Amino acid sequence: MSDITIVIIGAVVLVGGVILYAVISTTTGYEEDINQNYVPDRMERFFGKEPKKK
Ligand SMILES: [Ca+2]
Repeated sequence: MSDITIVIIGAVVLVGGVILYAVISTTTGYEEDINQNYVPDRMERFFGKEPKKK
């Protein structure tokens, strides 16, 4: 396998893992998700988006 393939697979696994963690942690109630968009509110605040309750 070439180096670029390993880098691409690594990036996909990393992004997939973050999405998987976001959905699982919010559906199980492990992470706070007041606006119910399956993105942990902690993560939304990190990216500068203040989660608001509907
Ligand atoms: Ca949220």
